[in-house]
Amino acid sequence: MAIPNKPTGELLAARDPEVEEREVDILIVGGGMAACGSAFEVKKWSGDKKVLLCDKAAMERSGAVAQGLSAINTYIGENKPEDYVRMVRNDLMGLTRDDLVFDLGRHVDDSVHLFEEWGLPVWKKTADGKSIDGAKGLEMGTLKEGAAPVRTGKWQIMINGESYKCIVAEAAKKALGEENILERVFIVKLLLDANKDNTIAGAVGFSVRENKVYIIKCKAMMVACGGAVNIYMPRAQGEGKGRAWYPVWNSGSTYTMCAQVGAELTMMENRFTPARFKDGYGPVGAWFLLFKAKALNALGENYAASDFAKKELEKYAPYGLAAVTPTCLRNHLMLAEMKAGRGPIIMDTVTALAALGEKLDKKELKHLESEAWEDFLDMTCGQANLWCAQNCEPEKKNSEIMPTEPYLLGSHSGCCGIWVSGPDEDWVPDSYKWGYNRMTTVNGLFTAGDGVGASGHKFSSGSHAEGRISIKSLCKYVRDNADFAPAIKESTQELVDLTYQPIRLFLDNCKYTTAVDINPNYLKPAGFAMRLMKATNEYGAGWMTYYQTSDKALEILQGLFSDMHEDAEKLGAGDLHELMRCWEMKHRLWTVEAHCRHIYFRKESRYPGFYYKADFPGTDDENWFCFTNSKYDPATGEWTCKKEPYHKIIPDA
Ligand code: SFD
Ligand code: AMP
Repeated sequence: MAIPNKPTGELLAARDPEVEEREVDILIVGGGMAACGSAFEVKKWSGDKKVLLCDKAAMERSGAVAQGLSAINTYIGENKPEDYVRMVRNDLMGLTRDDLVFDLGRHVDDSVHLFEEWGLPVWKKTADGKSIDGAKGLEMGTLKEGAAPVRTGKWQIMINGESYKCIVAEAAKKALGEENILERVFIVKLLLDANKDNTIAGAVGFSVRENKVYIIKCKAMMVACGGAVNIYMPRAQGEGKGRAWYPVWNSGSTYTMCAQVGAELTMMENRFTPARFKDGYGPVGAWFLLFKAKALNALGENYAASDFAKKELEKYAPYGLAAVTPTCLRNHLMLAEMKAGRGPIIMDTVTALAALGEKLDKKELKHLESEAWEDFLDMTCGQANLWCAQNCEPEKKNSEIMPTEPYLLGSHSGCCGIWVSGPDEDWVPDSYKWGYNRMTTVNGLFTAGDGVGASGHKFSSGSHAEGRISIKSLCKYVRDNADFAPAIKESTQELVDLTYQPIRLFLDNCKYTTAVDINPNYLKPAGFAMRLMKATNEYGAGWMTYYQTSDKALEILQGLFSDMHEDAEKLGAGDLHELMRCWEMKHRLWTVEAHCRHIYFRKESRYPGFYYKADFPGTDDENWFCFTNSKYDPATGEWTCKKEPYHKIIPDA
């Protein structure tokens, strides 16, 4: 059920919201790619069970795919899932859950076939090797029928994807039924069962359009709220504030909410620091892979092919020596050039388009140029705007590229997330499975997409497929635990007080000063955001220090985090939108703290180019070729970290 857009201005918050209590069998939290996969799939397996989905935004444009995408980065097609595992493992410096990656690889194409069936235009290759896009692509037939996609790399295919999310959300809504969907409801906290240990029983959230708190009881839950952005100071400041590559509304809710109820996290030290077109954050994949552009250093050299680069990569053998250099090491090379005084780094769009243009007639050349624009218009339209603002025509003027601020996610070229059970099959080692595929270490709590750790490179298609895998297994859990009657420990009043605490603090104190944002009794989330991002940027390996930190710096940061936990209790919200901002900041703080705790625990630099520990430079396979898992104990409030063994299921080629 969508709540209409507000009329004008923010709705002022009331001290005492209306309360709506619901009881369902299955709760899906989030409305992104993974949650849409779950929503599409759930009714096939849940029978007459009651299902509810809550998204903090409107599903047609929520999550990372909100602006659309210009490629689907995971389509197995003519390749083998085993090779997909090898690629993902190498890109993530040797440490992935092979079981989860393989499981995804064998299912992902079905989601891509569905997207095309639902109307997503997929580019096709003609018999004479030409690319056709838009609706014309269908003249070659569908992917499912065997038509050849336009491959950029081995795994990626091109789409006309401006409306990608609308298409996927429409199918999800149709399958689940609008009456089973709450949009613009932000879930703040998951709730454990009062009687059964370590078992999920519900969640509490609030509407950002009405003064209403939702308390939802459930027998099982799928949480897929994406990753986290604005946990590190963005490079875009001042006039550019608000820009980032990752969607600004994903605030670490997945990791925070699951950790708070005791779910074990894994590889939270991993982050994604993508190389992007500077200031506009345009992705580089299509430029490198489709347009075959080279990145040049300030001397005009293709530095990635230099002897200097070779020596740098040899330090990180075997990963650095693979045919495709891991994403973090591509960044490492870029940073090494800059540190050696050979920056800035330039994407040579001019030479690339000229070379492609040589084989094209005038009309085809125009089409190619429009594709270069469409790559951004479909996915990161701010980059296209920036090109306009800078009088940049990519066929005439090159653009600078630069690693961004760090983001936390588990589905793109990163792998932080939650430790989940793998498929219950005999080839899966015991320490990887506890019965229900994609269930966390909390009974009845499942995740997918950015939520699942140690298995990156799922991207949009893989996240959708994983949402489907996860919910199918969740339905089995619900069937197997049919007698379970969830009981929430907290009273309704306690949950309302918790959720609306920032509103009440504001209402109690706002008259004390004339400037509503400046008050000795509360702080606003915008100020809190600056405080958090200043601290992480300086001490936690942000861009300010070239992504470098040390144990001493992390100890200082941990002290600042402790202070910020106290400050977070003083966040004040003047309206419902700000209430959401307050809760987002609380979630961000927990998530980035978990990230820094993991970096501290791992005494090596596993992902050079994403982050460096100056006191433990280099990878140390002898001691650290393992997963690192952490757990917050909700009963004691203590965090613990441990090593978890890695098992190589798919041998090297
Ligand atoms: O160019 C709450 N991604 C790309 N994938 C591709 O396949 N091809 C590309 O071309 C990709 N590129 C790309 C990508 C992402 C971004 C940001 C850009 C470009 C600019 C990656 C995929 O988008 C990504 O892998 C998936 O979307 C991950 O899916 P999922 O479901 O794990 O996360 P989501 O889609 O972001 O959805 C999150 C949802 O949670 C909601 N939410 N709801 C309730 N309560 C809360 N507290 C909540 N917090 C969040 C959100 O509203 C949303 O619905 S390229 O760079 O390579
Ligand atoms: P990006 O646009 O950087 O998010 O990348 C999109 C896809 O292209 C991902 O699958 C990346 O792993 C891949 N990719 C990006 N740049 C390169 C590169 N230089 N070499 C190989 N693969 C790349």
